[in-house]
Amino acid sequence: MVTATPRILVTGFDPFGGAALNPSWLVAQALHGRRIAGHTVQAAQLPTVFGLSALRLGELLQQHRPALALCLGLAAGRAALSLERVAINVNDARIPDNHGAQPVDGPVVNGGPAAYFSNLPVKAMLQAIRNEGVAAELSNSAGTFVCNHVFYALMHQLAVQPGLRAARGGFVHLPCLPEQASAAGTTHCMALPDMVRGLQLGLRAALAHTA
Ligand code: PCA
Repeated sequence: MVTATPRILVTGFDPFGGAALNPSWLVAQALHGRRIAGHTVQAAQLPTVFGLSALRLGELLQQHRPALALCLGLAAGRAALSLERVAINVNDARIPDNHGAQPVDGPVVNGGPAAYFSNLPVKAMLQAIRNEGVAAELSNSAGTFVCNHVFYALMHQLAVQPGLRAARGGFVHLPCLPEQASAAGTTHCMALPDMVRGLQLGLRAALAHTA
């Protein structure tokens, strides 16, 4: 009999807003199958679409029952790995999502709490990443587009689904890759191997600490 190791679910998004690629999916793919502190990384892609992304995430949580779920997304203009502290119950899109929807001032979950904090040890993760020379920062806003939507949906599902209460969850925004920065109107970027290394360090720290 094969005994499954506990899993880490790492999600990335498909490209959006006219970009050709999304580093969040490239990082998730690079981490797929890695063993980190006795856990195995399972990568999955989410669509940059309000509603559908949260539904897909819900299916993945039920399917894999991860000990830890970390969702990744691109935030063009940021210069460092941004460990998000809080998700808010707001859908307010500056641009259409990949299905053309552009909700304004709606809730992620009707009647849900105003916000959820990540229950990952973000300060310990920050320190572990910085100690190895990868740029990282703590962020107090994941925005109000699909990334915040997925982050809120993640924390809501971990809070309300009895089978998922032991799981921990969080979100990290990534800078542009060097090759996409100028088209995105920024000079801030990070190379893919540094992103992957930083995330691996962060995940290891998360598994070594309780929040
Ligand atoms: N970034 C967007 C959604 C998908 C992604 O990678 C955001 O920051 O909301």
